[in-house]
Order: sequence, then structure tokens, then C-alpha cells
Amino acid sequence: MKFFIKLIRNLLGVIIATADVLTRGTKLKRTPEKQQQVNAEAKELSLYQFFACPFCIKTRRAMYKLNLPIETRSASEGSPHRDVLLQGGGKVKVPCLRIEKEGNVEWLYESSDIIRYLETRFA
Ligand SMILES: N[C@@H](CCC(=O)N[C@@H](CS)C(=O)NCC(=O)O)C(=O)O
Repeated sequence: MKFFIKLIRNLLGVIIATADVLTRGTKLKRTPEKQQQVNAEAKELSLYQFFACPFCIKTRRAMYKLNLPIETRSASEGSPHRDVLLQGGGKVKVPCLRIEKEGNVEWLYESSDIIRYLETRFA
């Protein structure tokens, strides 16, 4: 039963992920200089996620629209990033944004908080 629920959940996730890619629309346009600066700042960020998680899809969609080349790291079972997330953030819950600033690392959970953070910083 648990396996069946997981299968349905993943299947739905793949459908949502496909619909997301097909309906994403356009990316935010910046001057080349500004985009270069944003790209440099985005290097300090990484998103721990599952491919088919709806909250992760929502967050990736916001990243796409804001034109942010943030590295995504799979926190699925068996991935080394999962342990890093657990050690650093304290729990395996996705999405989680790893923010590195001046040598300090912050772990931001909750899709709505992550999106708000990205919009405030980059919109
Ligand atoms: N309210 C959270 C919900 C996040 C959530 O429930 N994520 C699930 C995956 S869809 C999770 O990480 N579950 C832990 C696990 O599957 O190990 C958000 O909006 O980010």
C-alpha cells in the first residue's frame, strides 16, 4: 500500500513537472551586466530538492521566472546530498535553499519562504 501511494505521488509529480516545463513562459530579462552579477550571486545558492515534489516544482518555477541559475541537488534516498542536507539543515525536507554568504551558511526551508527570499533579493 505504501509503495502504491509513493508510486501515485511520483507519477503525479512527473505530470506536474512536465506541465510546469510546458507552461513556464518567459524568464526575467536583465542587462548583460546585471545578469552576470546575478549569476555570480546565484553561485552561492543551491536548492536541495526532489524532482517530482510539487513544492520543489513551485520553487524551481520561481527560479526559472526570475532567471536564476541556481544549482539543484537531489536529496533522494541514496544521494550524498541527502546526508549533507540532514547534517547542515537538520532535517530531510525539501525544498531547502542553502545560502552561503561571507563564509556563513544558512538553510532555508519552506517553498513560500524560499520564493519570497528570491523575489526580494532578485526581482
Ligand atoms: N510546507 C513545505 C512542504 C514540503 C514537503 O512536504 N516536502 C516533502 C516532499 S513533497 C518532504 O520533504 N518530505 C520528506 C520526505 O519525503 O522525506 C513547503 O512548502 O516547502
